Amino acid sequence: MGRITGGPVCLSIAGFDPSAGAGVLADLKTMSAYGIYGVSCITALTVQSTAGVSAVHPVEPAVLRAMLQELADDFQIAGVKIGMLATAEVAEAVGAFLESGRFATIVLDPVLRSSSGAELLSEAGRHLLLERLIPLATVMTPNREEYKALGGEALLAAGGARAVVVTGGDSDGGTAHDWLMTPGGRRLRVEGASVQTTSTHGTGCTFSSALLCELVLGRDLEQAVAGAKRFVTEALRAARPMGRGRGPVEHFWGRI
Ligand code: PXL
Repeated sequence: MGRITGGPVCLSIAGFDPSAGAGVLADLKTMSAYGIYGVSCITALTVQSTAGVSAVHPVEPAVLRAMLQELADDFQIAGVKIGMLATAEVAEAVGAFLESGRFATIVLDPVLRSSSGAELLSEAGRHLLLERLIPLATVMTPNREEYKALGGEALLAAGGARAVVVTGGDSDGGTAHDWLMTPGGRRLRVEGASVQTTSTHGTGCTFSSALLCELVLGRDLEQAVAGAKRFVTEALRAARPMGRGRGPVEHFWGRI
């Protein structure tokens, strides 16, 4: 049977946040808001709410491999977003899948910690991320802390990242400016409005998914970064208070 394509399909490979603010649920809501059909593979279950992450349970790598294969056999995947990976074994399975697939667009969000401080990638996983996954990504989207922790400017050295967007507002509540960097020393400041809100849970996941959607819809990297930033800013502005901690952004800001 041939593949039926009724529009672009994007794949999120990320963790599960039961409070639906971050992880695959944030990714799928973002894709839906863009009119893109989202499918997903969960790398780890987290026990969390708006108040923070209390436990992480990685998925068995064999189960992850089977889920990825099943989806790749069925759908024409236009783009892949990688989020939380949890362990080196999971990162390894994802690396092997990406290497076998020749995906046109891969956005990598190098998730290291939750905003509440829980570790979301092991030390061995971090090495795999740097050596295996980052070179495969079209663009990566660290926040300022992740950028520093992964080596900063060294990320763009030969064989490393193809493009890096350093996002600004993850930990301080609003979004200010981001930086788009490409090899050869090009640095572009992407302006953004600061939004005063405590509903910032999942802004990194939402930004990286929006960036993937923009790229899959044909925008060039500069336009895509600006579009994704606008999407997150509007989602922060439209957020309604939820839960007792840092609530989610409103992905469907365009419809409410
Ligand atoms: O924002 C980082 C992040 C990514 N993915 C999952 C998370 C979190 C933060 O809590 O839970 C699943």
